[in-house]
This record gives sequence, C-alpha cells and structure tokens, in this order.
Amino acid sequence: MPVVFSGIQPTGVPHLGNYLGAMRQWKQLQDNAPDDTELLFSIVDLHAITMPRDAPVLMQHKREMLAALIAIGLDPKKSTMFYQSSVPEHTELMWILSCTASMGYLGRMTQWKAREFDDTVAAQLKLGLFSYPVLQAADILVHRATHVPVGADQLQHLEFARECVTNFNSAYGPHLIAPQTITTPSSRVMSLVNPLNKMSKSVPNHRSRILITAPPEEIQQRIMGAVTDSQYAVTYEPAIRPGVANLLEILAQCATATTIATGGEYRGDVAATPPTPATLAQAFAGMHLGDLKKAVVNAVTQELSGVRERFEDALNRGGGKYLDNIQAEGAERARENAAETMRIVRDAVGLSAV
Ligand code: AQP
Repeated sequence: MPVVFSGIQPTGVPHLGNYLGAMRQWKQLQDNAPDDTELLFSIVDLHAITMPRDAPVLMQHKREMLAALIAIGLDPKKSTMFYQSSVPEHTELMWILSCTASMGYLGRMTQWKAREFDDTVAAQLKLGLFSYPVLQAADILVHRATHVPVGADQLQHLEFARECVTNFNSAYGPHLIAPQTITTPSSRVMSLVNPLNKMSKSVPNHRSRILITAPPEEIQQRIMGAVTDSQYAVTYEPAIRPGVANLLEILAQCATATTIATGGEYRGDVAATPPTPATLAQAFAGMHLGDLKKAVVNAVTQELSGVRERFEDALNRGGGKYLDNIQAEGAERARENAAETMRIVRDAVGLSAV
C-alpha cells in the first residue's frame, strides 16, 4: 500500500512559497492518489524548536498551520494531520537511528555546513540543529512511508533518510523501507523584496512574502511593489532579471486561461498545456512590466481565493474544538502506524519488554 508522508514546520502562517512548493501538491496527491493510499501530513513542532521559541507563540503557530492545511483543502477524512510531538514514536526511532547514523554524513549537510563556517553563529550551534536530519528520517521511516513529496532543497535530507535505512538494515536486518521522493515540479518562490533569497516565513520584512491568508488588497500591494529592475519590457532572464523571472514563475504556477485573460491584456490560450515562464514572457512581449504584475495579482488572488475565510472558520469553529478534534484523531491514527513500526524495530534491536 502506498504511504505518503510529508511535514511542515509551524513557524508562522504559510506563504505562497510553502503553498506552491509543498502544500498544493499535498492537496493534489489527496485528490488524485489511488484509494488505498495512506496520506500523512505532520506539523513538525519538534523541528521548530532547534531555536528556542516562546511556548504560547509555538502553540498558536501549530493551530494556525493546522487551520491552513484545512483551508487549502486537506480533508481530515482522507489525510491524517497531526502534531509531530503527539506521536512520541518519532523521537524514539530518532534515537535508535542516531546509533547507526554517520556523523561525517551529517556534518556535510548543507544547512549545518553553512552555519559551521559562519564565525558569528558557530559558537552557539546546538546538537539539535546538527542531528535534526535524523529526526526527519525518523518522521518518514516510522510511518513506513513509500513516497515523500519534497521541494528541491529537501532532496539531500531524503538521501540521508535512505542512508539511515541502509545503516539500520545492515545492522539489524531488512526492517525499514527506503522511501521514494516525489519532487515538487514547481520552482522556488523568491522574496518580493530581494529576489535572490527565497520567500521565507521567518524573514522580518513582511513585504517580502504573501501569506496564503492575505486579503486581495494586500496581495495587490505586495506584487505591485515587488522589486524588479528599471527595464519596462518583460523578458525571462533569471540570471540577470531575477525579480521579473520570479513574477513569471509565480504566474506560470498559478496561471489558468481565465486568470491570465483577466490580467494585463494578454488573451493567449494557455489552457491546453501549463505555460512556462519563457512562453509567458513571449506572450507579454510589447507589454509593460505593470501588465505582468497585474496578471500576477489576478492569478495569485484567484489561486488563494477562499483560503482566508476557510482559515478563519477552521481556527474559530467550536471555540477551537474543531481543530483539537482533528489533531487528536490524526495523532491517534498516526500512532497506530508508528507503534506497528516500533514493535518491529524494538524486536530487531532487542529492546522489546519480553
Ligand atoms: N520560497 C519557497 N518556495 C518554494 N517552496 C518553499 N518551501 C519553503 N519556502 C519555499 C517549501 O515549503 C515546505 C515547508 O517548509 P518548512 O516550513 O518546513 O521550512 P522552510 O523550508 O524553512 O520554510 P520557510 O518558509 O523558509 O520557513 P522558515 O522561515 O521558518 O525557515 C518545504 O517543502 C519547503 O521546500
């Protein structure tokens, strides 16, 4: 039976990058996967504390993330949604995997290396930051996931998870399943203020991102104010015009014939095949950058239409009980799965009670 697992950190309301790079694909998988597919989506709160967080804020962010998943169309009857810390088997398996995981491999992971060589942060580096790929591997392996949808920046971590399977299985027997990657076809959404950096939840400048709960006026302000360059023409040249390329990439990912036709003056037929940023740039030839921005405003507004209302409804319904119940039921289902794996793992390692 196919088992799809993916996770997202509760570090704030998700933005357009999280949505196009991960969450939208989760919804597509939910709607199109064969009926016997098990879908698990975890709000990975243990990953969010590699830097200390204010406890009430973390609690709030977890609820907001759950509400966001429901708002984009995940259905608790089809997709199991739960907080990672509600399923302690994740951390138990992490420890067991740590005992066969290679420190050398972990030390070569990009996110560690980037910080290790930065003198200003190196002195404050914590063990959790070094070892979190092991927890990520445990998240996946404890559910015997066969498929993991990830963005390109996560490929290295998936490779490490497979390495954990090889190490564990060669020590204790073929008990863990190596997952396959489902790569998100979308390109990275970049900051609207500095298009050389990715759009991110934790960057202080709010103008750099569009939250999936943004009202239409805010979407308009952010996109019309996006940093591009001083040329008026629309061309797709990511290396020299990253701001314009980012807008074309967002448009290509959100575009449908209707949204394109109602933005700018472009009336081309893009319904048959999804447009590429390059073909969109050709379609905007002779038009102004402002026309492109208007088309992006329309496409993003349409793509996110209704999300804000569904988000507020999920957060407030039943005075918060609605979300509590979804998480409790999700955690229970996830624990059944994880407990089964841990029975096998404990037996293999010699940790069973009897
Ligand atoms: N800008 C982006 N474009 C495309 N995909 C993105 N993702 C994140 N940013 C972009 C994808 O979203 C998924 C969940 O991400 P996460 O919240 O677990 O962690 P992150 O990658 O660190 O995301 P942020 O928004 O940048 O959060 P902070 O600022 O808290 O670190 C992943 O699949 C990721 O690829």
